[in-house]
Amino acid sequence: MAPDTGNLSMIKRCNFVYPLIAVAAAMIRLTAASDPILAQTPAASMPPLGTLLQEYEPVVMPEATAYALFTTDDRRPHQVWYRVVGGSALFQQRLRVYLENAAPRPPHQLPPEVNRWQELTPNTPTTWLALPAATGIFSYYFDGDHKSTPSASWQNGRGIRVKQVDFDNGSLYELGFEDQISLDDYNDLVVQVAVISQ
Ligand SMILES: [Ca+2]
Ligand SMILES: [Ca+2]
Repeated sequence: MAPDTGNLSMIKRCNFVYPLIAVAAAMIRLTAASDPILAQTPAASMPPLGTLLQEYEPVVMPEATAYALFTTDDRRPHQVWYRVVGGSALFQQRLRVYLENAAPRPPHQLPPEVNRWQELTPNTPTTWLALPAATGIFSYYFDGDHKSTPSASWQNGRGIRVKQVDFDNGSLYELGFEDQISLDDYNDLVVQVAVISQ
């Protein structure tokens, strides 16, 4: 069930066409602006999430290969943070992060490589990384891939499990990418994404 807590809501879309890329989209509906505290990157090493409001049951999307967040309010500042938490995988893992000053693309489509912000390999845990604070309509894409041998080509993930926790100033998402067709555990590449909206 898609959670909806008033100032934040999420929709999920899961399509796949050739080539097989599915994008699940979370819609961030940002409330009236009052304090542009995110005009600069905070010095702290963690996203400044506020008071926990609600946790949701994980949502499993067997065909999704990337996860996208996008703003729908062009006036309120926001900032997206992310980190690789780890993962238990036999295959090599890769996370690609894209951002675009635009509304989300169709569910099957990622932005071009010129819009790629970062590529992280393998699934070694990282510190929190902050994308630039921004105001406007932005879309952020988190794309998980894997390959079975060093010489193999990268393959799209088989699915994503998403856990969402809402806070009074944003949301935290844990994305678990699956690299097995059997969809055994959704923990081959685990990424956390935080969205701060006030
Ligand atoms: Ca991919
Ligand atoms: Ca797995």
